[in-house]
Amino acid sequence: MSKIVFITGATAGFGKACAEKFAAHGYDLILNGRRTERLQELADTLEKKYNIAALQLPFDVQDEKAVFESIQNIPADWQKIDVLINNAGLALGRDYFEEADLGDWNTMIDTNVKGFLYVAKAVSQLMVKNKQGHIINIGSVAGKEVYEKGNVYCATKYAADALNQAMRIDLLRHQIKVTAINPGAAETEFSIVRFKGDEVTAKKIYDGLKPLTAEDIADIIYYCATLPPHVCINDLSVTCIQQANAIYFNRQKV
Ligand code: NDP
Ligand code: 8X3
Repeated sequence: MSKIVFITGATAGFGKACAEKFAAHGYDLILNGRRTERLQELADTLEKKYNIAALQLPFDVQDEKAVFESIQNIPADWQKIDVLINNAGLALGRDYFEEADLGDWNTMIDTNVKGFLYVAKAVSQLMVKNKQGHIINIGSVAGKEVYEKGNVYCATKYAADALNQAMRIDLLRHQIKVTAINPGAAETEFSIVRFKGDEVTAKKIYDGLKPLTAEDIADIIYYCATLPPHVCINDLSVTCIQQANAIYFNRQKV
């Protein structure tokens, strides 16, 4: 029987690259995101390309009721989830603390903390029942150091860091693996979302860098997910070679 990976935020970036990577290795996919037409296209493409099965589970991770109802009602033959990639998330705005938008703060907290928690809790209940599983939480280098104008985005990723540790401790007795992947700058739709569609400002984030790609992160996640049963990478930070941490960059002059 094929293994099952459940990916939140599979319509773009890391999530989409993970869908491709795991499908290429024969995993069946449970795909989440809000943009249903993208989910449909991804599911159709990967099913045909890799001869795997893909279940679409569209919901907004901020919606507590939708998260729990969707996950608790997953068809019986999809409930043995081997890997959860708890990835859906976003930054909104990059502003000084006193100038930042409260709506942006609320959305980041509701998505990156509350949504992150709802999904992990609902899926961990299935994993406990199945007596196996691996939760891979997507944190960030922004959860290791705070940078100027990063305020609430950084706070949500510090929360992800704490919750990643908490899950590993509390799920230890069930032998469920818990891993945090903390990427640095990676060129996905992340900055376009952060700057609300301003592609010029988004592009500047990567000026003078050869940033990570979504595929780099998917390769690392796949590696973590396929280690022997007794081995767990607990916490892994990864940057491109021109980034030392959340703050220090060595940009090439262009
Ligand atoms: P993208 O913007 O490319 O993808 C984000 C994904 O999250 C999309 O599929 C989006 O789907 C989904 N998503 C966002 N909000 C929700 C929601 N409320 N409910 C369900 N799905 C949602 O960004 P990345 O792939 O780069 O980001 C993925 C994760 O990685 C995030 O948690 C981000 O914080 C983190 N990260 C990113 C870094 C980077 O530099 N790119 C570095 C470090 C961490 P849809 O809009 O269809 O719902
Ligand atoms: C995304 C990386 O440096 O833009 O988490 O915060 S950063």
